Amino acid sequence: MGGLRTQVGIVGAGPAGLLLGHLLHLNGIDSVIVENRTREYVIDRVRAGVLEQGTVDLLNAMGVGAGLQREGLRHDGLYISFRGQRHHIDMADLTSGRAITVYGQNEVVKDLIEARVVTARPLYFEAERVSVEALDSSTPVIRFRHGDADHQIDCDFIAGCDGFHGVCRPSIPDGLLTVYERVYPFGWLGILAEAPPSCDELVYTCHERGFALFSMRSSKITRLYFQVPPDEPIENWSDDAIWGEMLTRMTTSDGWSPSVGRIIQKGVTPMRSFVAAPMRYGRLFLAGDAAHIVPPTGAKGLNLAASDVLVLARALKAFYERRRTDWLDEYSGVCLRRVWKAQRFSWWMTSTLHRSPDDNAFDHQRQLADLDYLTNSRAAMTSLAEQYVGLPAEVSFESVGLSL
Ligand code: RFL
Ligand code: PHB
Repeated sequence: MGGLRTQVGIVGAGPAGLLLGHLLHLNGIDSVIVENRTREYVIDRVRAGVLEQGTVDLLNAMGVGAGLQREGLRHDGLYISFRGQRHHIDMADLTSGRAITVYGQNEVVKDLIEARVVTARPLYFEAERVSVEALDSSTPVIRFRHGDADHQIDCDFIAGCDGFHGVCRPSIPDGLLTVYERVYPFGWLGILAEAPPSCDELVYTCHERGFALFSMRSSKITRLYFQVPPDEPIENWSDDAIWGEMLTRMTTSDGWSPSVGRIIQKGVTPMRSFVAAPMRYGRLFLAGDAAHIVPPTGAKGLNLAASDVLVLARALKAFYERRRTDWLDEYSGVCLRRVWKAQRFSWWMTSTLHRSPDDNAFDHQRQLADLDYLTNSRAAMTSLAEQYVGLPAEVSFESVGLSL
């Protein structure tokens, strides 16, 4: 049995866990990160692509923004497409110069793992039978098996950064969490294709056959999605059928369409909105997808993981430096304010752009009127733009020892 001791035990090496580990490191606070997958799996997992301005600023301020600055694609605007026409929303103009950056989540994770390795602080991959215990005591414990050895980590605090299917949230005793949830009657079929992006900004399409999204990863790789039933088997879709549907939904009357190329990755993701509150039990703090899920239409999930850990790092720093506990007590409330605004925005983007199986002709006309209003009203476009580039973080960078 290996006995370890740390200040903050972190379960999960996704964006939330890795960002928290590095923020704590920059403030001289120890952590051990325990991840159940392999390093390759974590790095190769294709997920988010859109970073809010605040997430970009955070990565840069933490000194882990070199890859992002080299390869990230800054987008000052986006397109909303309906009735065969693309309408431009100039986000930078509407938000005094703020923008989003397209940079794959897997690249963010790769950069953060490299930064972790340089710090020489512990990060275990392929941990088996991970469990958390004694959460309401002053020494909560993480147990896991690694190689042939059982390990126990005695911690001051545990950060549950283990995603929606992790072990931390279910370890909170029954009846203490309130769960708010909506499951959507559709999912996204997503592909990566070897094709140069045919537009330099994202295009969100509302078509009578359903939602579609044009995005990208680099000057050579296009990322595309369209709405399908939530349990749609990917085997139902040949590559030709996927391209046929993408082109039907996305081609606009001016002749624009995505460039076609070899499909190098494909999959179907179900969509849900989910919040578990409070995001704390005793000395366990939940962050990121472990506490909340948004449908991907607003591109908010990874960004919320980043803003949660900023709030958590502030509270832990104040505890270790000044024995302050009020920010730990306020953690959940402060995070949930921002989380609920992102929930509202993600729900709105989703319901405005997707077709629901129980929608009738009235609902579709109302949806088109919504989009017509949105793309012709500076007030409505400003509202979309300020939420898409990201509402302000609830705490300052200075409170975690960083400056812009
Ligand atoms: P993660 O990334 O799920 O990481 C959790 C980590 O915990 C590990 N784990 C465990 N480790 C130890 N023991 C256990 N028992 C464990 N159980 C799980 C997992 O292996 C994993 O490594 O959660 P985190 O860090 O909170 O990060 C959240 C984001 O990953 C997520 O919100 C985004 O990917 C959502 N998302 C998007 N977010 C954006 O901000 N912008 C986007 O453009 C965007 N697009 C997307 C998305 C998610 C998508 N999918 C596939 C759900 C597009 C898609 C298609
Ligand atoms: C992506 O590029 O994967 C992406 C972009 C925007 C979204 C969701 C995903 O809303």
